[in-house]
Amino acid sequence: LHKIKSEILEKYPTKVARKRAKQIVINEPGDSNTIPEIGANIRTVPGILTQRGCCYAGCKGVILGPTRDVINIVHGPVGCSFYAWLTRRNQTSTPSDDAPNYMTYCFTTDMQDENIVFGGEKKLKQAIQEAFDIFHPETISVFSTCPVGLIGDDIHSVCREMKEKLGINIFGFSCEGYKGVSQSAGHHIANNGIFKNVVGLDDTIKGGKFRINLLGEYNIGGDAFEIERILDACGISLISTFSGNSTIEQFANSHTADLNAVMCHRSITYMAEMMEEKYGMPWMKINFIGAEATAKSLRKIAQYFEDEELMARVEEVIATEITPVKEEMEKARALCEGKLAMLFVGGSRAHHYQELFAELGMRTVSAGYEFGHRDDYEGRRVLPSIKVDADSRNIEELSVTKDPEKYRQRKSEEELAKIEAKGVEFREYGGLIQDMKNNTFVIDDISQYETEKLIEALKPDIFCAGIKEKYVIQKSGVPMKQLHSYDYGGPYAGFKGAVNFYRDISRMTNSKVWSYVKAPWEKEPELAATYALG
Ligand code: CFM
Ligand code: HCA
Repeated sequence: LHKIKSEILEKYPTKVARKRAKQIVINEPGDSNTIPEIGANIRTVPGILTQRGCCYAGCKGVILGPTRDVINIVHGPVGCSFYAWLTRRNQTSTPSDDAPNYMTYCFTTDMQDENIVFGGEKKLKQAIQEAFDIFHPETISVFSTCPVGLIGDDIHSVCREMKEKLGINIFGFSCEGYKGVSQSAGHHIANNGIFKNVVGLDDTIKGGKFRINLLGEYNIGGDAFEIERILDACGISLISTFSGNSTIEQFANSHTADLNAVMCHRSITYMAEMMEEKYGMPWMKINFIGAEATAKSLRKIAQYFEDEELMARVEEVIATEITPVKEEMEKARALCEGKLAMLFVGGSRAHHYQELFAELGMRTVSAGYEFGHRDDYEGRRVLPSIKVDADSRNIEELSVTKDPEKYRQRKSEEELAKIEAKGVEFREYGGLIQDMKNNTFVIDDISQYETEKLIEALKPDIFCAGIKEKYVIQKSGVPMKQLHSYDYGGPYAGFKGAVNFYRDISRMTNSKVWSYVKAPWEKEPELAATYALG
């Protein structure tokens, strides 16, 4: 691996090579307590073909995109809005046909040159008015794209003015694409905005005895539907999901739940921490990707509530669900055992999906995030030692205090410690590196060039990444699974999702088609001949 790393770095100018060297880490055999430090959440060198997207994508597309009862108006050129229009495969399901769902529409101010020169605030006001007149929504939100920040339109004062005028909730996000170094900045801005403008508005107590929020689950390919089915079977009430299959109405009520269960640590832990501070709700990391991981997460949630009946019900559900899953797992395992996977995705799935590959007996030889921070790789224990640079300092950090009326300590520190003694951790995430085997690569913000070199050197049986990577990888003769959109597949979460994944991966890694990627005449050129002199 060291040789491969030097060969990759050789091609870069010295300064770039030095920077990339810190972002390409090798897991060495050694003490299991030594987790190597990785360079992460730093700027991509211009000119390098990165997988990353922008701050606006993280705010509008990722966090607010899956919420169906809000009209999300993109203030900017039409392309920004069009790009974020359902490309992420976040699904939704209304409880009735007349319940609002604006996700199928694409709202934008469609800024033109003259708006850039003379300002776009007037056009934004008109757009809000028009959306209100046509749809009569209860909430409208506005997203700034790059040019808005450059020309200085004040979207927040427009939102305040229109909120006053129309009498509905209207708020904006300063999530200009260039902010921060990736989508990650947009997550933080979105968390802050929802927390400030929505959470805590509705105190009605809903649901049964065991009430949780699911944080960082976005219902890609229907994942949330499967998780909802399982939670329901266990008798656990889902008060709000941030933000798969969600509504603003649920966010407003989310502070009344008793536990925040966090799936995607990268995108939503800000919300969990702020809710704990203000409302006294503890949070724990869970993972519904992988059958075993799903069972483990359900048990963790049940242990939090310390209720015998709930624990028994959870065990019953696991027992009924896991048998057919195991059968499918064994079938697929016989076809997949020993094969190699590479996973380069976002800020959490490159970790979570290693569970499913392990269930198939497949080894993850390289993995990495597009925009994870050091804690997503090395675990939250490194948080105090992370240096905050200027790019992160640009993103507002809300100062949150106990709500004088709505704060309700769900469990005292002693009660939490008692549960922790049984192996359930709170406010904890161990990161991707500790779960990977020795002699594997962990690479942050991998480039196109590095992807090609890695495939050449390690010859994986499957490569997981996004749409920009897909066809280059397939052209090299390696099957490729999009772990963002699942291509056209899914769900992959929970028990039924695991079965879908086993079937898709065993089919893909056992197909002969990839051996035909090289045309016959490239392998054995029939026209090749030697010319005899004379
Ligand atoms: Fe979290 Fe996500 Fe991901 Fe993410 Fe994303 Fe996504 Fe992703 Mo694409 S919130 S970090 S910003 S799990 S959109 S649903 S698939 S990169 S690994
Ligand atoms: C985003 C969304 C994305 C892109 C996926 C991809 C998604 O980051 O803007 O590159 O294929 O999951 O849709 O991550």
